[in-house]
Amino acid sequence: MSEQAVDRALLLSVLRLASFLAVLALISPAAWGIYTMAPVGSSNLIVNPSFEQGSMGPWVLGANYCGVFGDSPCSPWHVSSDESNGGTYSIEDTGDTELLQYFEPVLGVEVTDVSFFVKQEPAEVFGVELFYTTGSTTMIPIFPADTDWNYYDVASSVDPSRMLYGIGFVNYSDQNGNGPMWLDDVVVDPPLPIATREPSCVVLLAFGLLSLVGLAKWREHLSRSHLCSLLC
Ligand SMILES: [Ca+2]
Repeated sequence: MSEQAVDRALLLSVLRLASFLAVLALISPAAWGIYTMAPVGSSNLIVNPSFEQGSMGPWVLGANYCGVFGDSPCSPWHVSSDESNGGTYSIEDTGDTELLQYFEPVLGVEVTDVSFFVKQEPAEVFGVELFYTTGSTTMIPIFPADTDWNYYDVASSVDPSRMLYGIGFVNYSDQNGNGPMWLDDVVVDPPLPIATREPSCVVLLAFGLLSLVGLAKWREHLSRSHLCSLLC
């Protein structure tokens, strides 16, 4: 095959590929405005959820019942590298001290994920608190099956009609011989699926249109140039 024939075959292959991509972009359902469901606002409302900053903030200590129920000595919630579900750090407590974080209020019905990992040793019982702007609180006792890291999701306990704005954890140390509890990877997530056009579809459509325009211009140019012999 002559060099000219090879050049022509290569050029035609490039044109066919570009044409195929352009047509594909234009016939794509997404490119024609068929909307897809994409999560919006799906970021975790909890700041420093995994304690990998090596510090507590913006988590704060709440009520301290150390010694009230006979559970002492106590070591209130503090970031620790003794145990972790993920990364290097978790947060640890011995005693009955609340660990709290408040966030932008969100309507309960929109909350789909209130999850976390807990390790308690010995495994007995700990409490999760959900705070609403009405001033009411939902207290959820949880009984771990064992002393491993365990995953929990209490989203089903969220009052759908109230504005959730805080979460708390309490290690009932008086119930487990004043043993420690570790907490890690806390998520409060209200993803609201709404109809939206994916950015990639817009890019695809723009690519298709620009490709067609570019191809038309290119072929027009080539027909008048010295490469005409390759295409005509
Ligand atoms: Ca961690």
